[in-house]
Amino acid sequence: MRQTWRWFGPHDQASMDDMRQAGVEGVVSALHYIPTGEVWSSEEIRRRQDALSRMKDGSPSGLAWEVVESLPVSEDIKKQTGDWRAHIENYKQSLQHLSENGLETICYNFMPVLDWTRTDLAWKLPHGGDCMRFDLIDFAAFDIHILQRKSAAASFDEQTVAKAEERFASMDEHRQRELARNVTGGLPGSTESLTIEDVRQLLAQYDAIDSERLRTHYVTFLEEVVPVAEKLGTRLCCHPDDPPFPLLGLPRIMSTGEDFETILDAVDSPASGLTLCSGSLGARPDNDLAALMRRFGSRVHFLHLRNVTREEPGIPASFHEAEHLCGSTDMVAFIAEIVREEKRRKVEGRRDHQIPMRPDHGQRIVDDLGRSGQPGYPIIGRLRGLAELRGIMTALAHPIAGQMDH
Ligand code: DNO
Ligand code: MN
Repeated sequence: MRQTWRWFGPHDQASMDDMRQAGVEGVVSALHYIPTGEVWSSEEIRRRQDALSRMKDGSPSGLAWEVVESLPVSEDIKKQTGDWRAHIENYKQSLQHLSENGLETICYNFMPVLDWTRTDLAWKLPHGGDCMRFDLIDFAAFDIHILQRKSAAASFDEQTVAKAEERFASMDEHRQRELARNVTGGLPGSTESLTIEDVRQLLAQYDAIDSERLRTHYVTFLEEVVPVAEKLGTRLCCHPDDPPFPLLGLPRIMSTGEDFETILDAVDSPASGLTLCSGSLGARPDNDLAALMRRFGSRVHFLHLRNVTREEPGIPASFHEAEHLCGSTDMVAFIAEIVREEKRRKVEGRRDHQIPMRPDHGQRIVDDLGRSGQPGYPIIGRLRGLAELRGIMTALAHPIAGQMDH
């Protein structure tokens, strides 16, 4: 595996110096400031490459931009409205420019309106640190009482609705506002400027789009961009829905193994693949990460390795972002499958036999407490995650691992 780290750009609190000290091998980044749908020019791509090529003192960082996360797919493409055709052409142009500058692994997602959804961004843990959490009851209370979506109550079972009534009744205004801000935090654009009315309007645009229709739009997008990616030698990799179940009445089409199979078969090319994110997928008990890796291994182009603890059975359910090795997903079994896949690729002589991975989110611990920053992206929690994952990788690669059952 290539050990990578997400860098949001020059304003990121982590520097190349920090990453080098963490043992990071490559950088994951994106030009977040370019509006979705527009072309990423070669010049802007090179500017970012240049920014991450140097340490604070100007000496070479030895690190390169290896994965793009994300080259976002516009809402127009997802809905096939407005400028969607132009956006697809622009997407191809961006792929071309990225490839010209050596960038071949391109992550994106196909979640309508939302990216990730949590009810708590700093949920206190018994050890004193905090993490992000999805509380199903809070979420239902938001949907039914704050957003007041028409069919909200029908989206949850009776028990959840009853608990949400009780929860909302005891919620003060401060928590109501915070909850609304947290839930809408994964929406595109600045959170501050999105009112509940704006959110209602964004959701209403999907009234006539069910999962089948969204899937058709997704396949159209792939049919257009995958031939370009093939020509360029680019690997596209779709990040799964986070969390992997329907929310706010929106269609969700990348949540399970069946979903992946449908999409990978529809446009059956190695250029169209997956970002296997164990933290997102692990919020469902029927997503067995090791089994998913075995099933789709050859089409997995990027890995997000983190863990969640499912707090109750069923789908949907509450969960929180656990320590990397302590949640509901068996990370050793998952990583062992990744190592097997990499061995197969090596035998086949695949150029991409090392799959890039990053620790994805982390808990806020130690000096990160009290520091604000991108939710989910504290330096020390991710560093701890990376160190723990590296421990597993090292142990599995050691000859002694094969002798353990004697
Ligand atoms: C959350 C991330 C996602 C991811 C996008 C990929 O922290 O894993 O925001 O970057 O969904 O397109
Ligand atoms: Mn992820």
